[in-house]
Formats: sequence, structure tokens, C-alpha cells
Amino acid sequence: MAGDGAIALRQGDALDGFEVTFDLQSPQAGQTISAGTAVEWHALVSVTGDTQGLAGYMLNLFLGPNTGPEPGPDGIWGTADDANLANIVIDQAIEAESFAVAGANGKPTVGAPASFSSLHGGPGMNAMTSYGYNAMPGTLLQMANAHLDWAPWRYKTTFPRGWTGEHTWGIGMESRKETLLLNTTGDYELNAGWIDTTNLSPGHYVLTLVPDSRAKVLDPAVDLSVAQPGGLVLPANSVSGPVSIEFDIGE
Ligand SMILES: [Ca+2]
Repeated sequence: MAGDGAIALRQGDALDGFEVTFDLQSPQAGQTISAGTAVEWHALVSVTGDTQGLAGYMLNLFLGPNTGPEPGPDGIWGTADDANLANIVIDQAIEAESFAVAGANGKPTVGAPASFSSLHGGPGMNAMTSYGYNAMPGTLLQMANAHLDWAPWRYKTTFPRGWTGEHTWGIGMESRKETLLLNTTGDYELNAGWIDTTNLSPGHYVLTLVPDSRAKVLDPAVDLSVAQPGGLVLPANSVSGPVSIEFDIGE
């Protein structure tokens, strides 16, 4: 029963917080643009509750005309019966460079690993990295990153092997913005991209971000100052979404 009690306690903790909120922003939101003008998009995250930040996520993007994309009869986004999708290919995402951590000499992205041979910075959420699959028109599915195990961030400045750290905690937390972000009052940006609208007909369009409901957070009970082989994540008890922006293609 001791084991059961521990599990019950974890579930009780999760009910107190662990909220992961995704957002979608675009400079073209609410605008009328001409076909061929790229629609730039940014996927953001914030994490609240008693946690040590985001530990894993998967995002899906859908573009559709008029009232916008729909999950179809099965009610599930990202399956073959999804409806009202634009018949264009959505380019793969990039990892947005919003992070400041050790990024001065490299790419401060959410997934960039810091290794013996790399000066790339970022929090090092670098397991299961995906920039999305665009095999189905009007969609970009399964953009993802995760922490599966943990090597605490550390580095030395001696030539030639400067960086030995891997992971930094606190992604999404307001209290960690000053440490982690280039713009310390800005947003945590996970992925970004540009949609080529050259082949879109004039009309109204809805771009919808659908987060996978199984987003994970870092367990507040885990000591992240030492290496952790696993068991360091908990499911978020609340994941926001879908969230949409809209734009028009002019005649
Ligand atoms: Ca579906």
C-alpha cells in the first residue's frame, strides 16, 4: 500500500497546478495579405504551478479556409479524416531562438544540445526532437522536444572543450525568464515557421495550433542539480488548446 500511497500523492499534487498553456502568434494575424506573402507563426508556451518547467511537448499545426480546419468525424486532430484543410504544403518548423542560455556563440534554441563539440546553447530539451511532418496537405504534425533523462548544466571555459552541460530547467516559468530568455520580458518560444501562401486562393483562412494533451513537466521533487537517469517528468494536468489565428488572402 505504500506504493499506492505515493502514487496517490503525486496525483493530488498534479491537481494543484502543472498547467501548460500554448499560444500561437503571427504578425499576419487579422491582416489581409496578398498571395505569396509568407505567414510567419510562433508557438509559445507558459507553465504555471509547482513544477520545474516544461519537460516535453508535441504540437500540430493546421491551416484551412473559411471557418477553418476541423478534426473530422473521428474528433481527433491529425488523422486522415481531418476536414477543411488548405491544399498546400506547410514547411517544417524551425526552433525559435528565444533562449539566452549559453547561446552567445551558437544557436539558443529550445532543443540545441550543448556538448563537447558544440557551442550551441539553449535549455537542451533535446530528446525526440522533431520539426514536424507535412505529408498531409494543410498540416504540420508532431513538432516535438523532450527531456527523457537529465544531465545538469555545467561548463568550463578552458580550451578546447568548453561546454559539458546538457539540460537547463524552467522552460515556460515566469520566474525563470530572466535566466533563460534573450528578451527577459518576452515569451518562451518553442517553434516558429513561415507558410508559403503562393498557392492559396483569395479568401479567409484559419491557422490552428493543436497541442498534444500529453505535455509533460519536470517533477518538482526531482533534484536537477545532479544527473537523473529518468523518472523526472510528470504529466501536465491541464494543457491548453487548440488556439488559432486568422488572416485573409486578398483578391
Ligand atoms: Ca480526424
